[in-house]
Amino acid sequence: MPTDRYTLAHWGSYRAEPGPAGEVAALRPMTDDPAPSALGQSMLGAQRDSARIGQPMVRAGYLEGGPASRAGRGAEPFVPVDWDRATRLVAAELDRIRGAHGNRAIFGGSYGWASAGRFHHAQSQLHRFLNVAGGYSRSVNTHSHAAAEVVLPHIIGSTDGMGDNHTPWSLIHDACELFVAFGGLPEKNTQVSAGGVGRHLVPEWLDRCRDAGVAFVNISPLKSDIAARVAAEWLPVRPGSDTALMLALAFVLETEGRADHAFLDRYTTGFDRFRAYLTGAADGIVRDPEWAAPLCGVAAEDIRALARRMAGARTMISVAWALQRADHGEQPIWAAVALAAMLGQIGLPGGGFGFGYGCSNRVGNTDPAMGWPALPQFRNPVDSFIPVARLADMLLHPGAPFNYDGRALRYPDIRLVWWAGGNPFHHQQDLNKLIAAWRRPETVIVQDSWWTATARHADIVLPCTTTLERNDLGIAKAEPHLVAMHRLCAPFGAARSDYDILSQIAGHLGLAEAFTEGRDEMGWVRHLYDGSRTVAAARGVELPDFETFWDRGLARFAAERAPEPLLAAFRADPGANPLNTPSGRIEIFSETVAGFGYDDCPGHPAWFPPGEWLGAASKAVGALHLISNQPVTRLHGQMDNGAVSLASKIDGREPAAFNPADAAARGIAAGALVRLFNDRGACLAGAVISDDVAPGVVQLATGAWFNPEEPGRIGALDLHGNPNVLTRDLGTSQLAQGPVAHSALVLAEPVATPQKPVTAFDPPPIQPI
Ligand SMILES: Nc1nc2c(c(=O)[nH]1)N[C@H]1C(S)=C(S)[C@@H](COP(=O)(O)OP(=O)(O)OC[C@H]3O[C@@H](n4cnc5c(=O)[nH]c(N)nc54)[C@H](O)[C@@H]3O)O[C@H]1N2
Ligand SMILES: Nc1nc2c(c(=O)[nH]1)N[C@H]1C(S)=C(S)[C@@H](COP(=O)(O)OP(=O)(O)OC[C@H]3O[C@@H](n4cnc5c(=O)[nH]c(N)nc54)[C@H](O)[C@@H]3O)O[C@H]1N2
Ligand SMILES: [Mo]
Repeated sequence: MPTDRYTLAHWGSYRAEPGPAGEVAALRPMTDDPAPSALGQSMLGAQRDSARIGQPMVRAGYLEGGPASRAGRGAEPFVPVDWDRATRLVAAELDRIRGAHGNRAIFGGSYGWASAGRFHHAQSQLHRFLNVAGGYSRSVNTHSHAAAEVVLPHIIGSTDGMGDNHTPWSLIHDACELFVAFGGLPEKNTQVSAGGVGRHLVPEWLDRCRDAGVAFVNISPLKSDIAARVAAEWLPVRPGSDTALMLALAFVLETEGRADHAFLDRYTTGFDRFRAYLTGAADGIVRDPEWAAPLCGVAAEDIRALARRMAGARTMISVAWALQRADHGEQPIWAAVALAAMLGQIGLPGGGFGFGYGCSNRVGNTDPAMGWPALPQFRNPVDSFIPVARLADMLLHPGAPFNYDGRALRYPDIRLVWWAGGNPFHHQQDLNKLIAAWRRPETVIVQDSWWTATARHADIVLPCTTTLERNDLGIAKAEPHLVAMHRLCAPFGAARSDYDILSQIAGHLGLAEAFTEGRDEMGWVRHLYDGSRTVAAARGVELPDFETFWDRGLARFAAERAPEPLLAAFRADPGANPLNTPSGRIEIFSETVAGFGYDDCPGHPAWFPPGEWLGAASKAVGALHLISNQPVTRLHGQMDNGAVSLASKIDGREPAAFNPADAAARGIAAGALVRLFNDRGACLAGAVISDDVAPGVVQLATGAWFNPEEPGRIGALDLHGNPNVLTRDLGTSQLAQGPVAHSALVLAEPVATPQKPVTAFDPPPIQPI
């Protein structure tokens, strides 16, 4: 028996202290983690709570009436069934749908964060299974940074500086003088990295940068988006207006002779077109600071001063992913690259641009980029996809045309929706629209460990084990260790791993051998580890054999990439190292994008007022801009049922933060319950009052489990505080069709207590068979 046993989560690596009767007594952060996240301490309580699902469940109406009963989705009680019955039901329905409508009618995109662990990665499991069964309609891009993912390759030929290959913190520490942070550098977000964290390094880097004299400017509606100890200057920008501010900064650089034209000439294309837009030569509108000030709420002289400071220092232009989860979210990305190009510091240590600092622990680390093996998913023979956030539109409008990145596409006609490892009733904007859309498919299958809102809106619920209940291989990207993720406790009730669930279904379809390749859980863990050993060996890193690794619990290695500025090779020799753009250069004007002819995404960075924002003349009296940012206390909806998140609630509701003046004007007292509402929906929340919130803004983190007071009824009050009853479900533009969570206005009013209690963590009504 190994002495120490470990596990890995998106928020940290932990050593497990065994408790009595095969339980875990405590999860201790690793001793080499300088700033462990509190989120780990939510795991044990959530593991055995009232929201866990212990048995397969079928919606009562579905069991009797099958797909014809779908209007009852989300409203009816569930009936417990055994695994044999549940998996046979699923296999028969899959077979029926693919026979009658083809595999294209199956939506298996299944977007979501799932859990850390290379083998039990829910989406990889489901995609592999569905590919073996003939394929599925899928989703592309992420909720995190869809707009950037699509536009950035048109500008710099890749997503470098957004997903990977950022200028590392060490070079910011060494060389940066001015760090201009649009959307701040919220340490709360650096608690996590997709796939796992070993050491939380960002807080330490911020301290070191401050001590080295880096000056930080926090351009954000929330002062708290940079830790107070960094003593950043705060420019409380009006939400959704950063592009106007960036254009005015660019205007000052150009018209005051501070733009680096040698850089622009050698490394970029299309600046003249952008220049004509800035100066008004193109359309008569001069984008100077006087033009931008009333749009963005930053005084013209402050814009001028910032532009001059930026031109006089080694400046990093940092843009949080949040800015592009908004109407025309492509634009702040493009404008930031143009601005950085005008400063001429792209490719230099500590200068240029970067998207995602403060959004994840990994961004700015020196990523070893080992190319670790993942569970093979085979090939999807079905060529049908949607941009991830267009889920409700797809379900509502089968066959309808839409544009995406230069392609004219149509939504598939979906009959079966299957989700494992994601929570669309958390992540999708405009949940009341989703409820309507979700009634369209004939069957909905959900695999999750807990009664999330998505599980409650399923026909067939297949309960899965958690990380702590199964064996896995943990490899956190950009971290120098592999974790032997031992099964630390017995599964809850009859819960099974996604792999076991899908293996059994594959068996009913005669596909067991193809799906499993004859391996069981430990066979796969060993197989993936052996593959990892080979990958490591090719990079000169020797990992121990499997038995030794599994017994020790950890394999540490040393392999950091040498710190290099983003696009350094391109800067050094643009002829030998061209970018993967049509011109080989940075495209400040893109003929490709212009050629798409989209009126909402032209060929260069441009200002478009958001569909909803505080600058709108038509806004309702008293409207506040909703910032539904990432939560401090959990990962999206994950661990909302854990101790850390529960402790933050007010009367069981999610806290909503107001500026003191806005609270006073509405008669909202600290700790009072409020109703947030607009014409899309309404929710309750508990009021927090803080000078850290800019006037006109209300902050309600995403992730409180959706808790409609009347399940299944469109427009029912959400008792808990899920901001997605208030957000808008539209594409950023025809280019990326990304989500626009951050472009929403709401009204707020105090409500009397008591209100109906939150029941999100109680199971739905269960009907004996
Ligand atoms: N308003 C607003 N909305 C947003 C955002 C925002 O900022 N504002 N952010 C957006 C962003 S960036 C993102 S990435 C999305 C996140 O949206 P999601 O990734 O969908 O959110 P999670 O809560 O992480 O959902 C993961 C689900 O997988 C389940 N799960 C975990 N492990 C396993 C497993 O092994 N097997 C199975 N079957 N299930 C498992 C968890 O219990 C959980 O229910 O939300 C988006 N939505
Ligand atoms: N603890 C925790 N950490 C997380 C997550 C989590 O759920 N919990 N989720 C992870 C995921 S999936 C992702 S994608 C990343 C997301 O990383 P981000 O997208 O950066 O996260 P957010 O917290 O939504 O936004 C950061 C800040 O941007 C500011 N902001 C919003 N709108 C505007 C605007 O129009 N202009 C300006 N200047 N600022 C604005 C908000 O004040 C907000 O606090 O975080 C990751 N980290
Ligand atoms: Mo995300």
